[in-house]
Amino acid sequence: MNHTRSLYLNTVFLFLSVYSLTTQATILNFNLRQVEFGSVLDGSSSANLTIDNLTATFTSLPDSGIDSVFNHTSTRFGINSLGSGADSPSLIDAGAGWSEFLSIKFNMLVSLREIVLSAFGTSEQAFLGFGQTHSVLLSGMSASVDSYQFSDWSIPAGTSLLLSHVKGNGFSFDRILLEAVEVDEPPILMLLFAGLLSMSLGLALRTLISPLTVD
Ligand SMILES: [Ca+2]
Ligand SMILES: [Ca+2]
Repeated sequence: MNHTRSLYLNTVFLFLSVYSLTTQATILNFNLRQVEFGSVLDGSSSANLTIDNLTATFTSLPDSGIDSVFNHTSTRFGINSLGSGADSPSLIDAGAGWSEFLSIKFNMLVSLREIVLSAFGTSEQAFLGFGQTHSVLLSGMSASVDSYQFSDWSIPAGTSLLLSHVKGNGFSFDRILLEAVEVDEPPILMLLFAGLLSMSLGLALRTLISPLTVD
């Protein structure tokens, strides 16, 4: 009986270990001002950035039939609307005659934690949102670096998070911080757990049955 109880406790412990492994959350920082990330997107209209197992697909969406590409400099990350001499290539602006915008899709469920913009003055505005339920109009807070915190924005895998210029002379998209919740199923550990569980149940049944069958 003690052996059965020990096995049962070991099984529960293993299950809890597997559960903790499959629900670990990590804060990931896509710092677009850094060369590590910015240079990957620079000159491209769509590219992937990956940290650990989280892949974010950044897409600069064209408007009015004119292509746009991401632009990374030492101090800014923006969108360059190709062929427009009036556009500020290192900012997300409307110099070309329309508000530039981008989308980000993730390969797993993420929780948005923070968006950081710069060159975003007090008279400027930007749109951030996804789906039909989550949207906010961001207002510039300073001419330097503005941080916007989020606590309840869970973005499903494959859903487009949109960031768009709305008003003002443009801003730099410096970084986005996310919490990724991985839901893996480690095959070996799950099989081990299933095996121990069946052994535990088998021993428990044998312990219950044996006093009834042995005189
Ligand atoms: Ca621009
Ligand atoms: Ca500005």
